[in-house]
Amino acid sequence: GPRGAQEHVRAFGRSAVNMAEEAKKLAAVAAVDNHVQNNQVVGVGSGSTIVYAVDRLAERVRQEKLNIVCVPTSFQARQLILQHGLTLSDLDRHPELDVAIDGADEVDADLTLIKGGGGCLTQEKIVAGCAKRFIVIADYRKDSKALGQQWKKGVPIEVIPMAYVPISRTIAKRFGGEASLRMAVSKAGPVVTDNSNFILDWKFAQAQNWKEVNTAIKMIPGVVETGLFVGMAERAYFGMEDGSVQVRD
Ligand code: ABF
Repeated sequence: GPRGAQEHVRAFGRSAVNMAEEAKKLAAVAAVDNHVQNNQVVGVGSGSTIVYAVDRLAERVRQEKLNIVCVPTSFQARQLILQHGLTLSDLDRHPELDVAIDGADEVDADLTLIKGGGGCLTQEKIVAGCAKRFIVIADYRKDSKALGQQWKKGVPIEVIPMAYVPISRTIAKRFGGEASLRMAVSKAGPVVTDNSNFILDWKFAQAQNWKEVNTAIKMIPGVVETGLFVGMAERAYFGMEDGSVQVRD
């Protein structure tokens, strides 16, 4: 809680930002050390937490001379893999992964996730779906009893550009809340995904049956993918404020 955080800052002279970065690293290192072994195909997620996982992966590959192949979930992940001198592959050559490791925007008590704050939800879901094990890494701020308590920006939904208005209206009408087009930081135009699509951020009004709602939204013509990951994650590692790592299965 905030009290623990303040004490931590006092004791170690760290800012809240540094503490969160430290927590991301703890989770990332634990996941890589517990789930990556020699001769594996590894899915590499996107975001800021995964950077620590790739650092650790590269370190282990060097030290232990591991033979590892990496499949990226985004342009960012691809760049990370290349910059670290890791072996880059794809789903054509490696359609089955041993493990995929990725961050999340929010993780609830059942390991249902909101992902896609970074806009890479579709490739992330594809890669996670191809992996025997999907492992989530996050700091304590992502941990939530119920979706929507921590992540306030809504559920990202990737859509075909020409359909964004009707999809947005259908979602609001059928499931409540509001689904708005994600704009670029410059506000000059919409965010365009790696797949040349748009993103709607659906701010839901109340708790939902996430499995049903995910299926129903996917059935709307023009929806490419949703940022709801239901029944996919096998385990989540949370880096905590006190320097420990919490595991959720
Ligand atoms: C990706 O990066 C996304 O699905 C999620 O939106 C985000 C998490 O980023 P970070 O680790 O920076 O919080 O995994």
